[in-house]
Formats: sequence, C-alpha cells, structure tokens
Amino acid sequence: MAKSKFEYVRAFETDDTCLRNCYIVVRLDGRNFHKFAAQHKFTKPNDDRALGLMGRSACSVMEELEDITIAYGQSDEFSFVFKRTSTWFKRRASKLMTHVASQFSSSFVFYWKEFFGEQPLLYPPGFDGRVILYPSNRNLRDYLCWRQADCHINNLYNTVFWTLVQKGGLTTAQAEDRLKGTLAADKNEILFAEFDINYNNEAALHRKGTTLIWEKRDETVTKCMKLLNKEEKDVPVTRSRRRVEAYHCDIIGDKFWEEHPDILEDDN
Ligand code: DGT
Ligand code: MG
Ligand code: MG
Ligand code: MG
Ligand code: MG
Repeated sequence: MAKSKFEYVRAFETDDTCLRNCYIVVRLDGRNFHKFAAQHKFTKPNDDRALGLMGRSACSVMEELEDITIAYGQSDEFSFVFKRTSTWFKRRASKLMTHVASQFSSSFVFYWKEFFGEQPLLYPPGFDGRVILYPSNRNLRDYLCWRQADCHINNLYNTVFWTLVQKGGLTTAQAEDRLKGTLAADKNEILFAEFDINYNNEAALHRKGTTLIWEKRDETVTKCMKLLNKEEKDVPVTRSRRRVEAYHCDIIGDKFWEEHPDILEDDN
C-alpha cells in the first residue's frame, strides 16, 4: 500500500513497552481532591459515599479492562495491578495508564448518583496516573503494604484530629497542636481515655481501605430440560462465575495471600 509523505512522523513515537516479567501497577489519584471534598461536603474524616464511589469505579475498571488481578484503594487513590504475563496493548505504559484513568473517571461520573443521590456533581473531576513496574512478588507485596500503611497512618491521625474537633470542642489549630509529636500509641490512648473509642473497632473500610480481587462463585440456576420421552423437567444447573469481590482486610500479613494464592504468579 502506498504511504503518504507524512508517514515518517510515526517514527517520533517513543517506545514505552513495560519490561517483561514485571507486575505493572497503575496508580490513580484524584486531582485536587482537597477542594473537591470540600465543595461536595464530604464528611470528615471519611465519607462513605465517596469511598463507595471510588470502589465502584475501580470495580468497573477491573471488569472492563483485561488482566487486572488485584486493586487497592484508600482516600482519593486506587492502584491496579496487571498480571506480570499480561500482553494487553503490547504492555505499552501509556495505553494501560490512560485506559485505567479514563475508565475510572467516566465511571466516577456515571455512578455518582448511585452514591450521592440528588446532591449534584459540581464540576468534572480528574485523576492523574502513573505506572510502576515491580519485578518480584516481594516488591509488589511491599508496594501494597506501603499503600495500606499509608491508609492506616492517615486514618489514625484524621480520626483523632476530627474527634478532638467534633467531640472535644477544640479548634483545628488546637487539635493540630495537641497531636504534634505524638506516636501511634499516644493517638490510640487519646481516643480511648478521653472519648471511649477503641480505634480497632472503627470501620474496617476506613482503617484498611478497599481491596478488590476476582473470585469464582458457583451459581445455580434452574433450567427447564426436555427429557427423551419429551416430558419437561426443571433441573438445577451450576456454573462457575467470576466476579469482583471487595475486602476491607489486612493485606500486609501473610493470611490474605495464603487465602488467595491465585493473585501472585511464581517468581521464577
Ligand atoms: P493532588 O492529589 O496533588 O492533586 O491534591 P489532593 O488535594 O487530591 O491531595 P491528596 O491526594 O494528597 O489528598 C487527598 C485529599 O482528598 C485530602 O485533602 C483529603 C481528601 N479526601 C479524600 N477522601 C476523603 C474523605 O472521605 N472525606 C474527606 N473529607 N476528604 C477526603
Ligand atoms: Mg489527590
Ligand atoms: Mg491522594
Ligand atoms: Mg483508535
Ligand atoms: Mg468473598
């Protein structure tokens, strides 16, 4: 086929193929959600509508795109892990990242009403994306540990901070002062001693974030079958279906990974 004289511009495209054998992680983060949360009156420190919408949008990403085996989200961010053997879009980083970001953003708007009801979406939200490659199972697990530890640190701080303000009557400046230099144990103690709150009893969604994985479920439906003697009979038919399941559990320890051995592929 004849080529136009303009074809040469294609050669300016750079190769951004992700290294083979590596897990490909795409992390999205809400653009300027400090303002977005304030304008949409998110409850502090956690807004379950917003967290639910983030999870629903991430679920849509997993269902619509190929080869994502696990996703983890907290606050205004979500990380998606493509299996290390994925060849989707020839492993081109820009293709994977932009598909994740656009599918997530459009879902966030599409499902807004399911979570916020009549409260209007005031302007179109955006999400940035980045791609990170992890060559070993340990590296990938440590990445997810890092995000869940971040969730824990921020949530413990925010829980004490807003309890001091909302229940303790402190100003935000006073609460900030009070928490300066405190360790995790001090924060737990403030909650327990002064407000009778056991941090471990706070919602798992807030303490642990959201982990999405694929799970096989047996689904039984009743089908009407014609028998050889032309009689009809209702018979149960069981099929195995794959669906995205949400967990709000610890993913730092070994338990979760032992219970879901299919998420990680062998290191060799
Ligand atoms: P960025 O990511 O650099 O464009 O800027 P931000 O403002 O998105 O900053 P980031 O991502 O470090 O922090 C997330 C912000 O989103 C933080 O200000 C708190 C807010 N946010 C996230 N989830 C909730 C929530 O459930 N409730 C409330 N009130 N705020 C939330
Ligand atoms: Mg953000
Ligand atoms: Mg963030
Ligand atoms: Mg096209
Ligand atoms: Mg389950």
